[in-house]
Amino acid sequence: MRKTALITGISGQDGAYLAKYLLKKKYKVIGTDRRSARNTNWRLRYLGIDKEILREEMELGEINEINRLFEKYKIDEVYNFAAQSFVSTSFNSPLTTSNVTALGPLRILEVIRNQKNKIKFYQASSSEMYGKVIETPQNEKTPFYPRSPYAVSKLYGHFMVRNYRESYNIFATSGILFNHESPLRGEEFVTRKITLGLSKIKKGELNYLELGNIYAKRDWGYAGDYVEAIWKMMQQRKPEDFVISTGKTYSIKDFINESVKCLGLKCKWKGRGMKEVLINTKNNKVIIKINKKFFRPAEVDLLQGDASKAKKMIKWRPKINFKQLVKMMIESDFYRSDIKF
Ligand code: GDR
Repeated sequence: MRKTALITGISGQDGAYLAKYLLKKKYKVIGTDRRSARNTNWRLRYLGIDKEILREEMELGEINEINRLFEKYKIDEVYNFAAQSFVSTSFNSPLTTSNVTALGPLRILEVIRNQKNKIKFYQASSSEMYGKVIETPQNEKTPFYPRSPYAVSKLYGHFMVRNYRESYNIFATSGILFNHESPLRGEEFVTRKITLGLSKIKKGELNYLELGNIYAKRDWGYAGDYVEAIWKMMQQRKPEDFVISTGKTYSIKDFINESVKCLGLKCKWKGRGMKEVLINTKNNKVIIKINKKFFRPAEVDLLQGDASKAKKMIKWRPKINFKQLVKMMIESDFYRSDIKF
């Protein structure tokens, strides 16, 4: 029997990669977006699957809209990627963030609870929930310390999933995914901002790039690898939460240095703090500056995940490492012009 999956946030990076993965497994895929996101079809086009997905509009703020979809289709698995997912934006819009990112999964869970048939639910939890980390590396048992309205909202969703699982016997699972990137990552996130910005600089289309805290460290994996883990989590006999990460951590500065190397630029760092700059030694031009505007009111300094449980229970491990990831993103941004925004 062909399974039907509902992916919320279909036009985002993870929505697109998971849709491709599920289509290969012969799923029928329904993809939803909020109204204002409808024109962002480029990722699905890039993966060549835009015509294979049933597209629907659905606001996570409106339970009636969620209900309507569950009445229209017989859904087997729900993957909830829809969220206000920008950490920095969440400091300016804590209420909107909470309504979508925290209450959104709750609304879907409520609809599922009232359905007669069994529906599995996946929630995109985040390593941001560890925030000001209590221990390193972080695993499923590490206590949380969220540092932004985004992270607090994700934590609400995370515990709500656990409650629905334990109280209503619903197959509900959370993947605590550490940062995962790709050529399809949005330009607002730091990795893509760097690979796109430096590519433009090398082509002479941009003079310099401005960034915030380049000393924060993240555990960066490849989104294409991570959607496989997500699907595997949903095929378990019993629902459980899993950390999905590479186990390695690098600073933003490391990411810049690796990008520069991939582009064949010769550069050197100069100065300290707000005055630190990256100089292209070929022409002595400053190509990276620090701007206060990109600092956050509260920073998450270091994330490093321990995905031993996923390795053991769902036999998952990442295939792409840090260097391969940077190379993939640089090659895409520098050599290809087919990604239109
Ligand atoms: P993050 O990703 O907040 O970890 O959340 P992001 O790429 O935005 O930031 C990573 C780190 O880079 C620092 N930084 C900058 N960040 C941005 N966006 N722009 C800059 O100019 C800049 N300069 C430095 C940040 O301060 C931060 O420390 C991502 C999102 O996808 C979440 O939705 C997801 O839950 C987590 O990853 C896992």
